[in-house]
Amino acid sequence: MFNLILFGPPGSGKGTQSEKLIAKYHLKHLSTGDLLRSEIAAKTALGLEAKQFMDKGSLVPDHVVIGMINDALDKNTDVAGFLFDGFPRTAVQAEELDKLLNEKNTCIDIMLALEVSEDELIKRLIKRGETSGRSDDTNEQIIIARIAEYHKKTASVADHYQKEKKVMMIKGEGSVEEIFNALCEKIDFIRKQNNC
Ligand code: B4P
Repeated sequence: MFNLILFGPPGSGKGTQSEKLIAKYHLKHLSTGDLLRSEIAAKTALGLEAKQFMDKGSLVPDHVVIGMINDALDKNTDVAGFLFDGFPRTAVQAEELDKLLNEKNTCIDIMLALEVSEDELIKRLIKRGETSGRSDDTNEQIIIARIAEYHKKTASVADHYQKEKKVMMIKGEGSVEEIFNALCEKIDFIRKQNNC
């Protein structure tokens, strides 16, 4: 199995690059943002709870997202590996993910962290808000709150994986293709090294 975390602030291109990476490496894509948005669209109790947090630019409580990831791991036993997109976003989520993968005799191989300046993040999310219909992209104050939440609770998640020397930084500005090629180069290197 090969398990990868695509990491970075809101709007850094995690969703964009994930689509291309899963096509190339045949990994199962687990995006907590997408899972939460499907729950909201289906008007489930979980979705209604999550919406209140997402609309403010806050993170959804840990137990909600960890439960979703646990279900998704149990449902996908026969896969080449997982691409985690937007998860883990807190230290608690990172610890729980390690435990869940450990129970399945696997672990995270690499965290690839996209680096993008704050001005560029805000520009991208405002632009996406013009067409995405996502309520968390349409208001600049909410976008700024999401970036602040990232610095407060999420950025330090990289330290958790850095202790095991599993973090590689990638410049997240440039064309989608340039960034994709840089990500593939790192993935190919690690897969060769880890023999997977
Ligand atoms: P997510 O759905 O994870 O989304 P995101 O952080 O907004 O964006 P991403 O980085 O995927 O950006 P994208 O590629 O689309 O989170 C949404 C919310 O869900 C969170 O705020 C939180 O409330 C909740 N949530 C999710 N996971 C959670 C968790 N684990 N715990 C708690 N809460 C959680 O790119 C953005 C835009 O940039 C796109 O329009 C794209 O076209 C553009 N773009 C991409 N690459 C570009 C490039 N190279 N150049 C120019 N533009 C580019």
